[in-house]
Amino acid sequence: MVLRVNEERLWESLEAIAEIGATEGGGSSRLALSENDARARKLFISWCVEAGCDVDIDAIGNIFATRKGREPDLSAVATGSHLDTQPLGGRFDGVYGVLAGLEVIRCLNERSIETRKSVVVVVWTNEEGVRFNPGLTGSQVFSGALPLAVAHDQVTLDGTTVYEDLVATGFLGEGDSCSRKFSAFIEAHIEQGPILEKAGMDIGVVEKVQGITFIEVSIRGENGHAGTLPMEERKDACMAACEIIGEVERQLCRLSADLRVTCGRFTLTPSSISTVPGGADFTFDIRHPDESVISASLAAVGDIVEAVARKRAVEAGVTKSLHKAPVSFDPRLTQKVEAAADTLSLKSMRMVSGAGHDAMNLAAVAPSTMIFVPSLSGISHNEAEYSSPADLANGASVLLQTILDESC
Ligand code: HGY
Ligand code: MN
Ligand code: MN
Repeated sequence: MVLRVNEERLWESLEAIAEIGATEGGGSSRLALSENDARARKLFISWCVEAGCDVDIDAIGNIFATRKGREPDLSAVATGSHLDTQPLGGRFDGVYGVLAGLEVIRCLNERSIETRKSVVVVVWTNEEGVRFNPGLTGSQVFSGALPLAVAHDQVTLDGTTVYEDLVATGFLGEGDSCSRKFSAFIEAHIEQGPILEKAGMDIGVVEKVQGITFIEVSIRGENGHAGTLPMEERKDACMAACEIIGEVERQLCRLSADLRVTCGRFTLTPSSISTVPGGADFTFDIRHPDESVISASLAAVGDIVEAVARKRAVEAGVTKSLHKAPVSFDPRLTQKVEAAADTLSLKSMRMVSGAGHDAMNLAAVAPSTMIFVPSLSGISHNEAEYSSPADLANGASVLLQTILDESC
């Protein structure tokens, strides 16, 4: 039985969610546990209830929409992703995987297909890690990689705690985050890179996700007068930060051409045009498929920070706020995704994910894999992010076939 999803209905659902937190540049801004995130979550839940799902929420705000199977006591087949976005994010990163899962439920309903195992669509809390650390929060708590109490105590960019935000948005659930068992987790996602488009492929069969480490660096020097303080007497946190960032890029890119290093957040204190800044806080996002290269990178960052701090007589602190080793997905499941693409006469290729995903955490507690669809010009974490309705429907149809195969 070769089934395909309803391309128009999937696109309409994406468009409806995209209206929540729509940015002027045509993207999405729904930071985790913000009012926009809560509105999108509530809309999604209303659709799941309409589709006859039981919906429950766990203690870190993960949402589980369950379409009961004939044998509900069996471990369910799960799919899903995230609804939170980057500050100026695209309309497909995360939300596509959530709505592809809902589209699978809708297809099963309209064909009155009864599956043996239940099918669950999940919304993971704070995948992006923008408003509060660490990224991948909800799936880390679910997989036991992050204690719930630590997640609850995280302080957001707005000075609230995650616990307070969960209460304020109505998403502090009772459910124990770690008790649920899945027989498989399959996440559909846009590729967010140029590989599939360049190769002329419809589907990415994701075998592995590269490792990710987030580092926070804080420099403390001394505030001073921009006009009177001689250069050689300064303890300038900004200049120290700039020297560190330049040297980190130079040294890490020499370690491997496949390494990715990004300084995405940089704040100065007191941030005044005529004060030599005594404070600089900035981040590094370091990624590579090989754990030994990431370890070498972290060592190099530590050495560079120490050397520049000594030279410029400032204090420096380095903390790791996220570390996910490279993850390989379940070969049996990955093979099923490839077979589903073949059944649908879609061109597919095996690949490594450059982006991080909740499936990295799920892989620790259930056989997991991912399905990618092409991103226009590889653009993502950018308001111009785009994938075509046909490509999105192809990925959702592969998800449907794979879930059918796993749950019937
Ligand atoms: O940053 C990532 O890789 C993901 O898109 N949050
Ligand atoms: Mn994502
Ligand atoms: Mn993202």
